[in-house]
Amino acid sequence: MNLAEAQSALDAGLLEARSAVETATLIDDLEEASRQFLGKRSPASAANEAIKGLSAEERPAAGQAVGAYRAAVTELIDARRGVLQGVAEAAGAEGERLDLTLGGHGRMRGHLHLITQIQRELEDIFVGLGYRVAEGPEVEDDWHNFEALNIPPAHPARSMQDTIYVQLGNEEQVLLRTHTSPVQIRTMETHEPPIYVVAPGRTYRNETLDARHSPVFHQIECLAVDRNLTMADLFGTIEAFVRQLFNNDSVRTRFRSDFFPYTEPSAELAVSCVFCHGNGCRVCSHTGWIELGGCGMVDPNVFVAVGYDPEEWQGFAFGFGLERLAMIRYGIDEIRTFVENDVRFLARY
Ligand code: 2U9
Repeated sequence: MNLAEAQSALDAGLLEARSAVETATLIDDLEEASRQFLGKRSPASAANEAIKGLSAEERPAAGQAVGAYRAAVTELIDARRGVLQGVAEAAGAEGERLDLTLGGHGRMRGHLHLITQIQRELEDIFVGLGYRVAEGPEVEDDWHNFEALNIPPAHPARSMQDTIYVQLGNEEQVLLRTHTSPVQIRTMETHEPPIYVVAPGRTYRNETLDARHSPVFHQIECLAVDRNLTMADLFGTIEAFVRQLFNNDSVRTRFRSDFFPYTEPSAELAVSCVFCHGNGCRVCSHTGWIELGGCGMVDPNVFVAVGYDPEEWQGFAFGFGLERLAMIRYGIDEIRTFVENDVRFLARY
């Protein structure tokens, strides 16, 4: 091969290389082109072989021609590699693109149980009336749950049928509190009057769960101890309370004589039906009245039990069940629904 032949072989190689590189669609195609046009069996390598047979005068020109060829092919490949890499990156970016206009999956949001909501609402009303919220243990002893509340040893409420007793090793038998009244006993044992507290919370009775009974339920009880308190204070407080509770200033209260060991005198508390205004409906069983709970003046024996002088201090108390209140307010007819944990029920309130 002479100089002219070597030059034309390089020119032909360059043309072929340009067409191969321009039609390449993958980086791998470029690696192949690099081998084909710059590798051991390429026109460049053949020309280098031919240079050995050329005269000393022809060699520099031939060497330059090979160098020019290599530079041109390399530039073609590099340029095309840049294009293909750009395309690949753009495709990757498109795949990762975040479409902010897409709707999200959302997160299921829970909320407080209906009973907790009502408990907090009642606490707010009492705090507004100047009361403090008191809490106490749910596992109680006989003294705080019964004895100090003037409940005699033979009282049916103390029987195993009504109260859930717990035996902890060899220690004194304890029980699950049957009302929140022991919280008020504990408050009086540790504080001097005047006392204005409400005790909301979970209470237990030995009942089998059915539509109207539940072994677990909630109460709120109110206790005021001060000098010169009378039943007028009790009635006035209850009236102020139920007006806020039902957000209705024309709710009337009704008191009928009743008996509780810890209050004397005692009364059952009813409010005029807020749904039918006393005309009679399903909620009030067509009586026009809704029975809410009980109330009374604190029995002097209770004051003696906690070390207060019953001649110096008077008190009133009242209590009612939170489940019952929720059932009245929302027309719920099964007490079971509060503990069944059916989200369809819970989500409704
Ligand atoms: C002390 C002294 C007196 C709280 C009272 C009631 C009447 C009452 C029940 C109604 C239905 C609760 O939900 S229920 O089971 N409560 O009728 N509770 S007087 O009297 C007290 C409390 C504490 C130291």
